[in-house]
Order: sequence, then C-alpha cells, then structure tokens
Amino acid sequence: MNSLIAAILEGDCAESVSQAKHLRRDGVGSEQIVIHGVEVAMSALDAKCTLEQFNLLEIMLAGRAVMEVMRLLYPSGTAMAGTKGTVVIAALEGDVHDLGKNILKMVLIGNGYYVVDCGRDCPLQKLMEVTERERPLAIGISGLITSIIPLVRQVKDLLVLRRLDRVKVMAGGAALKQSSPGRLNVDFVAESAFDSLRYLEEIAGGGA
Ligand code: B12
Repeated sequence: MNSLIAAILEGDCAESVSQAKHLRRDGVGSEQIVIHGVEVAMSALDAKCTLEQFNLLEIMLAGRAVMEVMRLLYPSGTAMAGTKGTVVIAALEGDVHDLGKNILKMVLIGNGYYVVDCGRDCPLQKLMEVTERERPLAIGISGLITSIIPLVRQVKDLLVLRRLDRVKVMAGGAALKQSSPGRLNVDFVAESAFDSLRYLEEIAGGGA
C-alpha cells in the first residue's frame, strides 16, 4: 500500500496503476485500496495546499494518477446502469474539487447505480433542473471548501419547493463530513464514498 501511496504522490500514473494491480492480485479489495491508499495519499497532499507550498502541477498530477487507479478499480464497463436506481451528484458552485465526487461516481456505478454527474462548480439551479428531470433516489453533494456550506443548506428547501422532497440528500467531502445532517440541512453525511452505498440500501429498503 505504501508503494501505491508513494506513486500517487509522485504523480506517476503507470506506477500507481501497477501498484494497484499488485494489491488486487494479493487479494486486497477495491474499498481497502481506496480508503487505505488513495485517500491516505490525498490527505498527504493537504500540506501542499497551503499558501506557502501550493503547487498546482504536483496536485493535478497526483489527481490524474488517482483517477487512473479508480478507473482500474471501477471500470465503467462493469456498471449495471439503472438496476438499483438513479443518483444525481455534484460539487456546488464555487467548488472546483472533483476527485472525491469522481470516486463517488465510480463507486456508485461499480455497485449498480445509474449516476448523473452535474460536474463541479454546479449552480443550484442546474442541480434542481437535473433532479426534476431524472427523479433520482438521492442527490450526492461533494463539498471540499467551506464557503459552499450555505448552498448545501438550501438544497432540501429547493426540493420541497419543486415537490421533490422524496429525493434524499447526501453530503460528503472534507468540508462537509465533520458536520451533522441537521447543521447542513441534509439527510445523510458520509465519511467515505462507500457510506453512500449503505445509506442507499437503507432508503431502498424503506429504512430511511
Ligand atoms: C487536490 C486538492 C485540490 C486540487 C483539486 C483537483 C480536483 N480536480 O479535485 C486543486 C489544486 C485544483 C485545488 C484547488 C484549491 N484548493 Co484544494 N485541496 C485539494 C486537497 C489536497 C485534496 C482534496 C481531494 O481531492 N481529496 C481526495 C478525495 C478522494 O477526498 P474527498 O474529496 O474527501 O472524497 C472522499 C470522501 O470524502 C467521499 N466523498 C466526497 N464527496 C462525497 C459526496 C458524497 C455524497 C459522499 C457519499 C461521499 C463523498 O468520497 C471520497 C472517497 O471516499 C485538499 C486537502 C484535503 N485534505 O481535503 C485541498 C483543500 C480542499 N483545498 C483547499 C483550498 C483552499 C483550495 C483553493 C482555494 C486553493 C487556492 N489558494 O487557490 C483552490 C480552489 C478552490 C475552489 N474554488 O474550489 C482547502 C479548503 C479549505 C476550506 N476549509 O475551505 C483544502 C482543505 C486544503 C487546506 N488544508 O487548506 N485543491
């Protein structure tokens, strides 16, 4: 796992993919690779996002390596689109971070959900229009910067206005995961992308 983390931090796509393949051959599951490899590497990048050390190229290369590893772990060709329901995902206006959202997308697709991705920097208006069109089981909002919290708080109220209040709202990402559903005015706050699977199962089973 340490070699995978090192390869991601070096932004070495080929080596990252090769290390992930090794781990899989050794019987390590995709969820473990994401939680103990990909996420650990990205946390180590945290320090580089400070004003003194900010290095966009380094962070972008690491991000690209992460996406290659994720494509290996969750190839979209294995998706059974639509079998379990639709989830609309987005990073809201003002937030350009999308690695976590993309991981969420692949985890959901890999587990049989149909995902409509509104992208990053997504205005609430667009999120509502897509939700109205798709009538999903849930919306998944990924938030990495705290300035988008006021937007997150509006989502459920906007759904009510459009008579879409049956759609559940899940939140995740570094800026949202320390908070509570009550404070964010959402139905569920996830620690990791995999938490969404457990929550969606609950909704489908009528437990939420
Ligand atoms: C990579 C990164 C970037 C990259 C983003 C590349 C990209 N395409 O995403 C770049 C270089 C572009 C970037 C830019 C900036 N960044 Co930045 N960035 C990061 C960094 C290092 C990692 C984020 C990341 O990708 N993590 C890895 C992913 C996999 O983790 P994750 O998103 O949490 O996702 C996991 C779970 O949380 C979950 N999940 C995520 N979303 C959701 C949603 C749902 C519904 C569910 C169920 C689960 C789920 O799934 C994932 C897998 O389990 C963080 C530091 C950190 N520790 O978070 C700073 C960080 C987020 N950035 C920060 C800042 C300030 C910025 C900038 C403003 C910097 C600047 N001075 O310009 C800008 C841009 C701002 C903007 N308008 O959005 C701050 C935010 C501070 C704050 N409290 O608001 C952080 C925390 C760094 C810091 N310590 O200051 N950044």
